[in-house]
Amino acid sequence: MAIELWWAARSPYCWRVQLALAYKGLAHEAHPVDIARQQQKSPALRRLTPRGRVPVLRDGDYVVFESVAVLYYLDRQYPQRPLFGASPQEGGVIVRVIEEFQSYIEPHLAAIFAGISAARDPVVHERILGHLLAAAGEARVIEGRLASSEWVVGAAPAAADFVIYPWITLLLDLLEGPAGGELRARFLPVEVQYPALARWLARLESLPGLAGTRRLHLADRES
Ligand SMILES: N[C@@H](CCC(=O)N[C@@H](CS)C(=O)NCC(=O)O)C(=O)O
Repeated sequence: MAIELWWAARSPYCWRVQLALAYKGLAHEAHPVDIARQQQKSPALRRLTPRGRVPVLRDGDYVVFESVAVLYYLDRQYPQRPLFGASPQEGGVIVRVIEEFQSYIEPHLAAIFAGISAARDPVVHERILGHLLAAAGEARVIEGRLASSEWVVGAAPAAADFVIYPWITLLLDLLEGPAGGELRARFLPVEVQYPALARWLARLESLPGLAGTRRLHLADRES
């Protein structure tokens, strides 16, 4: 039975799973979910995941949700092109970097996305700027890793790359768009401010199948 994935456009959580599927060369049946229409709360999806969030992956009789759990499952079930490193030690670093990203950067990025539409309000603007500066500081740590390594951890693409890439790409897209305003200059141009990060983005996009996932999430910008 085919792997099935319920996913939503512009969801960094769904995108990381699609990157992993593409990287491992795993075909799947995609079920797009429209969050604006609350399709993730439909009874059919709630039967798969009580939280009513995406991504959700079904493989035969097995259902898994929470994106990092999905990555872990895919890696154990389909070990070709590993996502969690070539050794237990490398796996430990990959999971640590994911945890650090989710704990210390993701909340800032989520706050930027949630608030940006009201960024003309000076109070909101200050708050968003604070989140952007915090995220930019953490991005320096990733820039440092990528200055001495092609991938975030180890000698091959791995789960840490796939967790971080969608958020960075969606942030760049947001800042480049009309909502970016004067916040743009704090992060862009990425090639100048974060050159190793920019090279890594291009490197990931040149992997077979990965650019296709970009079109799924940024279709409105790239059509
Ligand atoms: N921790 C979850 C987060 C999943 C998540 O928040 N998904 C969002 C899409 S980006 C969602 O389904 N939101 C709809 C809702 O909360 O109703 C994961 O890693 O999968």
